[in-house]
Amino acid sequence: MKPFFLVLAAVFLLTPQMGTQAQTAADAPENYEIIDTTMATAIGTMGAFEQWIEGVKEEAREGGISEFTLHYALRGIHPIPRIIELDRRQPEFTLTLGQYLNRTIPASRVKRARRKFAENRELLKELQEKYQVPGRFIVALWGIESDFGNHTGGFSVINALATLAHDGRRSAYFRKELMNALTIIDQGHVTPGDMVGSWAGAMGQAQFMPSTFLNHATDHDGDGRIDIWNSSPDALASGANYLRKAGWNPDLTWGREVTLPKGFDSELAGKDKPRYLSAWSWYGVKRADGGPLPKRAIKGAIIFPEKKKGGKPGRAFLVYDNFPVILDWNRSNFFAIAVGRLADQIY
Ligand SMILES: [Ca+2]
Repeated sequence: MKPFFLVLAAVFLLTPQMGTQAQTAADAPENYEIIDTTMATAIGTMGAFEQWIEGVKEEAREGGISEFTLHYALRGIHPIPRIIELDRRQPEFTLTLGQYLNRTIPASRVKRARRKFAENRELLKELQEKYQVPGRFIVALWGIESDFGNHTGGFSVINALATLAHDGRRSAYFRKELMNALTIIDQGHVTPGDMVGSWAGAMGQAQFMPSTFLNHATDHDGDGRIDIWNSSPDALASGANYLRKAGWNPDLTWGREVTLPKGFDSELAGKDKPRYLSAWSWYGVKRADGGPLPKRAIKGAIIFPEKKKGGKPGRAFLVYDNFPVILDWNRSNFFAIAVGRLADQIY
């Protein structure tokens, strides 16, 4: 699970052409803190940085990280003002779901997703057998997280995590992730130079945080290293392993957009209020194209991912048990819908 602030980071990663932070009403963390700390203050703490690094080294040594790894991984690192700036940036506008989907899964990405699906057919078949997760969902996540491995972020993960751990805003979280990143290097999976990721430390083609890497990443190509940066088999298998462990149900898809009858009682909606599809049909819920819901004896919940002005519910989705599995990956309804919508178009 990525914390909220990394959800925002992921949205930014998707849309590198945007000058400002993409953000949605549904994604907005409540109580988003406004930190009034100037860059001068951030840079002013640089003097203490080297001393702080010594403390990190001490803790890492106690955790069993080798002197060799500490020397090469922490050599020459320094606070990166750009990362502090990105971390403190305030969301400037709100996207509707439609705008978010247009940015996240434009036609060009759908086309590439289909091509990637075809190119990796054998691998995806293997992963489906091993992890019971359909390839189209793995490819959808791959496309949305890193544009199929093309945008993995340009920051040194060690340096980014050290900057954020030292910064003081969420030190405990990032210090732990820094230790995890050092462990990954110490285990020999990747060199410090190759360990690149987003400004917030999400790594490689799957955009895993170091803790997620240690818990879920896997060596699928069998070379003895888990390389989610350069090995697509490793990255895709790691994603599949994550979804399986998070509870993916291979008998279900993610959900679908639906139309509600006039006068639908919005009190019936909510992730925690699943009902059988037959019950929703009885209430007059239909597919987005007006057709009847499937006849299967499964449950789903109605959600309204965007709140419209004036309290109107906006677009409605009927989501199955796999929807919270995608939310486990990234706690944003818009993100999960984008993954589902892209997966629906991959064949
Ligand atoms: Ca490998």
